Amino acid sequence: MAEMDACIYKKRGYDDFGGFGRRKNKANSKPIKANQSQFQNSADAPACLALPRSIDKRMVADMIGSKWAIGFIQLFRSTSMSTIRRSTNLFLLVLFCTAAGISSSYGAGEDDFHAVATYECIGLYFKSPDLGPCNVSFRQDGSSAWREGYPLVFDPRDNEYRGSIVGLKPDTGYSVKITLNGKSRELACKTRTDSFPIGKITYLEGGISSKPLVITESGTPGGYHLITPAKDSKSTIDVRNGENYTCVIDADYVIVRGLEFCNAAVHGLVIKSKRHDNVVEDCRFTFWGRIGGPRTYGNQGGTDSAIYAERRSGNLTIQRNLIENPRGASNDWDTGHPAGPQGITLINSSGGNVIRYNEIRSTEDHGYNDAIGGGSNFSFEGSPNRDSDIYGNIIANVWDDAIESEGANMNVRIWNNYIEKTFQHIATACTSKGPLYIFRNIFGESRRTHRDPLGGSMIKVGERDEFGGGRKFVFHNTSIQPKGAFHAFSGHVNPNTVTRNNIFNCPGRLASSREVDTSCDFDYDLFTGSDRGIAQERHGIRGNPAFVKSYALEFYPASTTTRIKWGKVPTQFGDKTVTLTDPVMTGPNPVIDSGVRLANFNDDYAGKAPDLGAFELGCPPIRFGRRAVSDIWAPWELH
Ligand SMILES: [Ca+2]
Ligand SMILES: [Ca+2]
Ligand SMILES: [Ca+2]
Repeated sequence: MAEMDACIYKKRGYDDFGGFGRRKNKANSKPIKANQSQFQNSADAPACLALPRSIDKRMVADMIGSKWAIGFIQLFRSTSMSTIRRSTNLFLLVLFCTAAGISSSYGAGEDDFHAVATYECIGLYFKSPDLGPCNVSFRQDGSSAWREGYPLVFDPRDNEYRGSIVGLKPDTGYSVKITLNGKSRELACKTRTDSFPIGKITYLEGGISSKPLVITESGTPGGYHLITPAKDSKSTIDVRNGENYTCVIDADYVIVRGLEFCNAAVHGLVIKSKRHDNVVEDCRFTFWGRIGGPRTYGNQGGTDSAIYAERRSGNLTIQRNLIENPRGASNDWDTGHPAGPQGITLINSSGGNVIRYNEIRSTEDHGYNDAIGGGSNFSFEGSPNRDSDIYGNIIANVWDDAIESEGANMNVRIWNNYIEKTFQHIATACTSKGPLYIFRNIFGESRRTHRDPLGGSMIKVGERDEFGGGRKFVFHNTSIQPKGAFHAFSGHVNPNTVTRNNIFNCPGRLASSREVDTSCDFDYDLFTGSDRGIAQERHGIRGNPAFVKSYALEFYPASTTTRIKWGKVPTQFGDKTVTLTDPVMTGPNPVIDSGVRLANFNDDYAGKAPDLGAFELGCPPIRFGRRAVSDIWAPWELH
C-alpha cells in the first residue's frame, strides 16, 4: 500500500473537484479492480464468492495461496471450459504450483487481526485468505453479554476483512470477537478518550489581536498543549486581510479552544503537513478567504477554508465550531462546477479524524463549494481517508457537496448529520477501499442553482480507473420533501452498495440504471419516485411518509398519513353510505415498523420493528450541532 499511495500521491493533483471526464490512470501499480469484491454479509446476498461446483475454493487457496487463488478462480470462471479441460487445467496448475514451491501462502501478514478506534467506533481489520461470512460480536468490559456486530466485508485485493462497530462509549474497553468458518479470534480494544489530558496551558489575552496565532510547541499524549482565552474573557484574532491565516498549528497534541478567528486572507486555521492529534473546538471562524465572486466571475480563490489540514495530517478532532460567512462565494451549477470557499478541508489525510457537532453555514450568496471535503477524490487516501467519523453536524448553504467523503473511505462512518440547502448531500466518489457507513442522516433542502430549485442527489456515487470497489452501507437515512433531494443516488455507476431502512422520498431515481459487475443490494427502503434503476427493492415500501410537526430539528414519523383517493368513493357514515368525490383517506404511516433488523445499527428500536429513516418513534431524538451533547457556551458568545 505504501508504495502505491506514494505513487498516486505524486501523480495527482490534490483536488480535482470530482472531475470532468476521465483521466488516464498513470499509477504504475495496479491492484485488482475492486469489482471482484463480493457480498459477504448482507442478509439476502450470497455468502461468498460463487464458484462452479467442480472446483473447491479452499482447495485452490490452500494449494496456490490466496493471493493467486482469486485470480485463478476468476480466470477459471470466466473461461468457458468443459469439465475435462477444467480438470486437466487444474491438474496442470497444481503441478506447476507444487513445482514452483509456492504451495504455502500463509506468510507474514496473513491472519493478522487488529482494531483502530475512534471515540465511538472501532474499525476492524482481519487478514485472511479464507472465504466465508465473517461475523462480529463485542462486549463492553464488565458486561457479560456479547452483542452482535455487523459482519465484516471481504476485500480480495488485500485478502482482508474490514468493518466497523458503531455506537460505543468513549474511553471504554471492549472485547471484540470475529468468527470465520467456525474459527474465532478475539482482541481487546479501548475507544479513544475525548477528555483530553492537559499539560501546558497558554492563555491568550482578552480583546482583539491582529497578529496570527502560530503554534509550534507540541504537547504529549499525556498532556495536550491547550491554547485558550484567559478566564472570563474573549480572544479574537482578526488579521484584517493582512495575513494569509489567522492561525497555524505546526505542532502535535495541541488543543485550540474557544477562540474567534476573523478576516484571514486565505484560510482561517491551517494544520501543517503530517501534524497529528490536534483538536480545534468551540471556536468561531468568520470572514475568511479571498474576496470577490466565484471563479467564473473572476475569483482566483479555490478552496479557502475555515480549517485547512495539509497533506498527511491526521487524528484531528474538529468539534463544536461555528463556521460561518466566508468572504468569497462559490458559483453554482449554472456556470460550471462550483468553486469557492469550504468549511473544513483535509488533503490526503492520514485518517483517524473526528468531525462532529460543528455548524457550518453562510448566506446563499456566499455559499460554499463543499462544506466538509478535500482531496484527492480519486485515490486510496483522500478526505477523511480512513478510521474517521463525521457526525452530528449541521450544514447549509453549499453549492456542491455538503459532505464530500472521497478517497479510501476505509472504515469511515457518517451519521446523525442534518444537511440542507446543498446540491449533493453526501459525495462518495470514489470509495476505493471501504467500507463506508452512511446512516441516520437527515437530508433537507437541495437545489441546483440560485434560480433552479430542482434538487441534486442524497448520495453522489461513482468511481474511476482502479479507484473504486469499496463497499457502501446506507442505512436509516431520511430525505425530507418538498424541496429535498431529487434523486436518492446520482446516475454514476454505483457497485457494491447495500441499502436498508431508508426513506428515499425522492421524485427522481433511486439508483443508477448503469449495470455493474458487482451486484448491489437495495432493499427494505421506502421510495416515492418511479425510476428504481438497478435497485431491486424486493421488499420495498410504498406510500407517503409523514412526519410529526416539530419546532426543533426532529423528524419523527407521524402515526398516520393521508392520501387522496381519486374518483367517487362510497363511504360509510354510521349506518348510511355516502358517495364522496376524491376523498382524503387516512391510513397508517408506511415507515413505522417496516424496517429490518440490522445488528448494531438499530438494536434499540421501539414497537414491533425498526422504523424506516433516522428517527425511531418512541426513542430519544437525534440532536445536531454545537449543543447536541451538552450545554457548552464559548467565550466569544459569553463575553
Ligand atoms: Ca465536491
Ligand atoms: Ca474534493
Ligand atoms: Ca418501530
